[in-house]
Amino acid sequence: MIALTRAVPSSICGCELTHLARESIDHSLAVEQHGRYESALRELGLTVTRVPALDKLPDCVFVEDTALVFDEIAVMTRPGALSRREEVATVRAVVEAHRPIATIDEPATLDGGDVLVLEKDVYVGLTPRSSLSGLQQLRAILAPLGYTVHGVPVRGCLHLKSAVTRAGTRLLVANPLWVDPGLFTGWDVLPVDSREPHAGNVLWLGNAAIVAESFARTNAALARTTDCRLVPVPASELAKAEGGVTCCSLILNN
Ligand code: CIR
Repeated sequence: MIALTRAVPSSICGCELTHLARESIDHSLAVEQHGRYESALRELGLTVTRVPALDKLPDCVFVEDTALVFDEIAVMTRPGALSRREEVATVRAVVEAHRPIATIDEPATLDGGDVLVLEKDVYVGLTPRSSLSGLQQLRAILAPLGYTVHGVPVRGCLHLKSAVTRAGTRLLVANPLWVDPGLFTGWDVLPVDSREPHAGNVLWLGNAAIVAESFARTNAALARTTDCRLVPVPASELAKAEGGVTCCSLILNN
């Protein structure tokens, strides 16, 4: 597997914020924590390909939002935030070496953070970042490949995957205040500890999952429930930019 990452720009303090108040971000600590995340990916056997940052793009470290990578195809998104649209071109140049490319086109918008792929079911969060026409374009691209695309209402958080992610072979972890766990038919759902509302963002990689180390209560419950190994990483600085552990990579099976 390849993990595509992007370096932390020195402009990160100018990131988009929707649900959080702006706090100062320690750039060197963010870079160190991002390096620990990349090391965790390497220790799990992935090849990390890091794209350089561009300082005019404060959110470019959150590479997940720019593309959806399936085994058959990659879909380049059209991010909902105007300030993030230019991120896509650089990522495309890397992804197109690995997959045929499809695109989400204007006026539709779609952020990768709103797309949760569970086998052949693709759940799309309907948020201010991702429009109904974005969902419809994605459905038209994926239906011929055998995927079913579902729309999911999300409230109180930035993206669908701020609220729910995969955390095991048949397991999801979710904040039930932000998304209805009953929508994910056939999946077991572990609720986050209510004191850790952001703990529903986990990067599942098959036999292991990367989790943010600060969510000790939810991670302990997850360790008792999941069939994979948990790998905690420090993620406090990019959390202030409203990013979690899925946001900082694109995973490509090869
Ligand atoms: C934004 O608001 O776009 C960034 N500050 C955070 C994006 C986090 N990405 C993600 O959840 N996939």
